[in-house]
This record gives sequence, C-alpha cells and structure tokens, in this order.
Amino acid sequence: MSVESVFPRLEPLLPRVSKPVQYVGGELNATVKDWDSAAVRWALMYPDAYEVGLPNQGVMILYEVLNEMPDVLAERTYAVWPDLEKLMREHGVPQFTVDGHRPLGAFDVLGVSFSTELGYTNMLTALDLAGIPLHAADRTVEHPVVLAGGHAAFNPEPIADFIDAAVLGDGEEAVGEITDIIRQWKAQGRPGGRDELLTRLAETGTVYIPRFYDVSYREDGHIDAVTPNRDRVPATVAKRTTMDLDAWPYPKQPLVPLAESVHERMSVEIFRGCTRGCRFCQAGMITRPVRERSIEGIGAMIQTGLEASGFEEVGLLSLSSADHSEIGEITKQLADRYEGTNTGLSLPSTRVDAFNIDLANELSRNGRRSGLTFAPEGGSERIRRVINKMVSEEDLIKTVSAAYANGWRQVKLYFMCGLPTETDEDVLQIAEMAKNVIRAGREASGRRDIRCTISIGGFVPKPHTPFQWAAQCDPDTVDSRLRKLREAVNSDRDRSLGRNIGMRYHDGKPSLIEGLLSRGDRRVGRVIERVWRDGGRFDGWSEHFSYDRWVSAAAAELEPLRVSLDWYTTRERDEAEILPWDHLDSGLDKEWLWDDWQDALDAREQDDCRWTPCFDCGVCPAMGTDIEIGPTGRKLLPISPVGVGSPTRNPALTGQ
Ligand code: B12
Ligand code: SF4
Repeated sequence: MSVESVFPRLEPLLPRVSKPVQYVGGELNATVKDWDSAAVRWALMYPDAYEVGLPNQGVMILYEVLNEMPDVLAERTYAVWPDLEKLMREHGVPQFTVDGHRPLGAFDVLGVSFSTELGYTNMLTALDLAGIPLHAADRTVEHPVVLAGGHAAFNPEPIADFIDAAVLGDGEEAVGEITDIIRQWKAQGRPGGRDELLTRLAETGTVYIPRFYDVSYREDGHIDAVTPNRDRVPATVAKRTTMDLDAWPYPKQPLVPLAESVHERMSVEIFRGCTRGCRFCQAGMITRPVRERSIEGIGAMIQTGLEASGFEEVGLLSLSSADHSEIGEITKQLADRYEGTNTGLSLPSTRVDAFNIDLANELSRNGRRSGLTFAPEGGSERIRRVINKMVSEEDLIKTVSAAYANGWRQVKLYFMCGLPTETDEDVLQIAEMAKNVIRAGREASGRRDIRCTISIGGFVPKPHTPFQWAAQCDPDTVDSRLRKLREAVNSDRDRSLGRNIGMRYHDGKPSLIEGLLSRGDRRVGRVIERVWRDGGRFDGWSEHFSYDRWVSAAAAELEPLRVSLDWYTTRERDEAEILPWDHLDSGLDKEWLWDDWQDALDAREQDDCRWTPCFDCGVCPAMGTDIEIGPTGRKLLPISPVGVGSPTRNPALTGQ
C-alpha cells in the first residue's frame, strides 16, 4: 500500500520556522526509492538536529548499505526543532523522513542511532509526533520495530521501556540480517505477531530485546538478577564486529548537506577500534579490536567519494588516526596524488606520541596550516598514568616546538576534569602545561603571537570501561577546580602568557545528567519520560538543557524507589555489584576490566596490544576475531586525476 508524502501539509509551515531547508531533503546522494516495491522499509534517525545528524558517519553508512539492497528502502529523519514541533502538533503533521517525507509510523523499522545518551528525549518527541506509542509494551503489529544502535546502545537499559530492540556494535552486517528476518516474517503473513518477530530477532544472539529480560532489585536498590523470561532467548547478548573494512567501503556516495552542518567535508574511516587503552574512553573499549582499512581501500574510497560529492576536504577519521600502521605512506601518497588540486586532507586530533612533523607537513602540503590539536586529557603525569594516557609533557613540548618551528601558530589541547583520584593540583598543572607550550612556541618560532587553547570537558564514567565502577565527581568540585584553573591561567607574572591562552569549558552539571543516563538502569526510564513530558528536548544543547528539570524529575521518580541521582552517579560500585549492562557482552572480560580499574587506582599503565603481546582483555577470543593491522607495504593504486574519467574499478568499491 502506498504511503502519502506529508510534504503538502508540511510545506506551508516551513516559512514559519528557523532553517526550513533542513526539512526538505533532496541532498546530493540522497535516495528515494519506490515504496511499493520495497519488502522491508527502514527509517533511520539521528536524534539530534540535522546539522549534527546529517554528517554522522554511522547513519550515512547504514543508509547506503540498506538502500543498495534491491527490495529494501531506507530514509532518514532527524529531530525537529521545538518551533516546528509546535506547529506539527497544531496541524497534525506526523514525524516524517526528509527523503520521501513519509510518516515514521508507516515503516517496518525505526532505527535510532545513539552516539550520545543526550538524544534520548529527542527520540520520545519523534515517537510521539509519529503516533507510535512511547512504551514498547503498547505497540502492535502495525507499529515499526524501534531499534537502538550506536555506542550508547551498549547500555540501553535507561531506554528499555521505549525501544523494542538494540544492537551492540557495528551495523553493516547486522542491518542485513535483521532485514532478512523481517522480510521472511512478513512474507509468511506475520505469524505470531510482533512477539514472534522480536523472538526471532532475539534468537540471533546479537539483537537485544529488553522486554524479554526481567530485572529484579534488592532492598538496597542494587540489581539482584537479570533473567530471560522465555525460552529461545539467550542469557547474554553479544556485540557485532565487522572484521573486513575493505569489504564495506561506505559511504561510497557521501551525503552533501543542504543546510549548514558541523562538518562539511568527506570522511573516510581509516580504521575502526583502538587498543591504546585510555581508561575513560568507551569508544576505544567497545570497538576493539583494531581493524585497519587498506591503503588501496582508502585511496579508492576517497577517489569515488570526491567524485560523487564534490567535497574539497577529506578527513581521515578514526579514534586515533595517526596510529594507522601506514599513516605516513597514506598521507604522503594522497598528498602527491592531490597536489595542485583543491583537495585538502585532515586528521582529527592526533596523539602526541603518534604525531610527527613529516605527517603534519604532508597533510598541510595542499592546504592551510591551521591549528594542531592534541589531547593529553590530564594535566599531571600522575593523572595521565591513572587514565592510561601516557603522553609526557616533554614529548608534547618537543612536538609543539617542532610544529611552531614549521609555521604552525595555534595549538589546541583537550583535557578532562573530574577524573578518578583527581586533585586540584592535577587540574592546576593544565595551566602550567599551556604556558610551557607558549614559551616553547615563542622560542621555536621567535614570535610572540603564539596561541594555545585549552578545552576542558567534564569526565563521565561509562559502561564497559575500567571506570564503570568509579564515583563520578560532583559538579561543585568540578566547577571549583575549573575556577581555580582559570585563576592559575591568568595569574602569571608574565601576563602575556595568560592572554595567549584561550580556555573553553562547560560547567559540571550536564555531565552529571549524562552520567545518570550512561550508567542508569531501567528505573531511569521514568526520569527520562518525566523530563520529556515537562518539555525536555535537545539535552545536548546548553541553551535547551535544564539541569533543574532533570534534578526535580530524578527526585520525584527515583526517591520512591529508594535510589537517587547521586546513587547512580557519585557512588563508587564494588566488584560484586551486578551492573545494569552485565548481560550485554562487549567482549571485554569483566575481570580484566576490574584489574585495569585497580591498576588505574595505583596509577599503573597498560600497553597497547597492537605493538606488544596480547594482554587478554578478552575481546578477540570472545568475538572470534583478531587485530587486523599492517603494514602491508602496498601502494595507492594509480588513478585518473579527480574529475577526469571514471573512478578505478576497485572490487572493494563495486562489491564485485
Ligand atoms: C570518533 C568520533 C569523532 C572523530 C571521528 C568521527 C567519525 N569517525 O565519524 C572526530 C574527531 C572527527 C569527530 C568529530 C566530530 N564529532 Co565526534 N565523535 C566520535 C565518537 C567518539 C565515535 C564516532 C565513530 O566512531 N564513528 C564511526 C561510525 C562508523 O560509527 P558509529 O556512528 O558508531 O556507527 C556504527 C555503529 O555504532 C552502528 N550503528 C550506529 N547507529 C546505529 C543504529 C542502528 C539501528 C544500528 C542497528 C546500528 C547502528 O553501525 C555503524 C556502522 O558500523 C562519537 C561518540 C560515540 N560514542 O559514538 C563522537 C560524537 C558523534 N561526535 C560528536 C561531535 C559533536 C563531533 C563534532 C561536531 C565535534 C566538532 N565540534 O567538530 C565533529 C563532527 C564530525 C562529523 N563528521 O560529524 C558528538 C555528537 C553530539 C550529538 N549531539 O550528537 C559525539 C556523540 C560525541 C559527544 N558525546 O559529544 N568525532
Ligand atoms: S584480546 Fe588481546 S589482542 Fe585482542 S584486543 Fe584484547 S588485548 Fe588486544
């Protein structure tokens, strides 16, 4: 049955809202497929504004993977701003996709990509606007399967009431398998209704159906047990890992945003995973092991993507791009290939220990010498040992001196505040480090106009990391340390040092709420719903976020259950405690995580298993995988110049 576009009803509202172009779709490389010929229909949501959601790599990949399947269609939807939400409610316009402007309720699956927990309230808005019951238990066979993915889905318990299913880990292969199950169930006439479909998904062992697990609690508020409540459902659910990135060279046709967006460049993920072992980094822990894309695969993706999109900048992305075993060759050969064209290359923030000036020179050969970004994360050597970010100040100074001597003028340094065992002194040393960077820069360049920006984020302990047991630092302590840091930055006898340091930070309150949503259990769902009913939207945006709204909702919903916001955040957990995500298997061995937590408390470091023997974190055996790295010694394939002729026919890109 065809589904009508809501655009005729939406269009008259658009002149009355901000940035209407974000709702019209039709971007270069967007796809609108015939509704009737599709057997399975996916709506993919990034639950934030278009400008953040459109460039999201995960959604872009899945959108293309799904649309390449002949009998499958996938369309995108983003969170609508409150001005449009109000008008949609007044005029009865449902949440729609930007591609076909089809109502969300008509799709088979609504896949929501959660990179951050702060998107939870936006999912509720979308469900409500779409007329999909907020609670999974109230949905019928007529409603889409609401499926969560992305890194936050590694603990989907706070949204367990609102989602039907969650996938942990990589989506490329998972979406195909889910599609197959839905296709077959629909073709069979939907036997057993929604329940049977969800059971078939659960049987795969890699799709988590929260409703099929009962959680019981003890008197003291701790979880007593999490048990499957039916046969055919596994006791634990495993994450998905896409091993061969060259077999999945997506996006092949990057979407080009119509409205301004956070990044307007083409991104190529050069490897996935990270084994550096920074203890605060959930992304690094849950995406193990490291899997590199080959140099030819990278070159071919860039060639095809640039031709398809017209972008003039390519970002070589990953969690720590300078760690690719062939990064030197990749950047040199790409710089050679694109020399004299408008195509610039960039790496996101690099590790000081992986950075070298040749690499930076290659990257800027064809473009601007803009700022360099490093993330020491901790101000003192001691705290850097606690978090396992072994970057010495000496290395940093050496690196920035070389950069300044080579013409760079601006360095940005990222830090965190509120780390486990942290003292005021650890944070104050950030000021010293920044000043030393400027001194070194002045000396190396002979100039005074050297700038250093320090950007400080509040630390949030995350599930599936060694810090999952840690007490989160309370916002008052974080704020007071940041105040003292500001004073220290400005207090030098040589005031010009302080003047050349820019300081960017947020207060500690939003981090506490992120902490509640990150390590919460199912009881936190009530808080989310209450906040949303009370007007909570776009919690990742400081102008929309209300700390007071969260605090009062938490008090109202949690106190009757004898738990609290503090209980979920600033409380340290002990080894025996059942954590809400223990039945969700990221592959990491819980005992290894605990030992690593103890090592952190003793400020003991752990090596990177890429270069040293395996230290048994558990991922490779649990997932039947292995680290996949070079060097391969291979070269970029020769190609025709950009814009002339057709892209090389690389089997990795054509899928043949
Ligand atoms: C690494 C990283 C970066 C790197 C590389 C980005 C990249 N590779 O895309 C760099 C440093 C470049 C970067 C830049 C930025 N980032 Co960033 N980044 C991240 C981080 C830590 C991981 C993203 C990642 O690995 N992507 C790789 C893709 C392939 O993986 P994926 O999105 O997880 O998707 C896979 C699976 O998870 C799964 N999946 C995902 N969704 C779904 C859904 C379903 C239904 C299923 C089944 C599966 C599934 O399938 C996908 C394919 O396997 C996330 C936080 C996080 N934990 O996700 C923040 C994050 C996405 N970044 C963020 C931001 C703000 C930015 C910047 C705007 C920062 C800035 N001011 O410049 C830019 C924007 C860049 C851009 N192109 O969008 C925010 C977004 C905030 C928001 N409101 O949504 C996040 C959430 C961090 C945060 N907590 O604030 N980022
Ligand atoms: S199992 Fe060993 S090789 Fe694999 S990621 Fe963990 S430590 Fe590294």
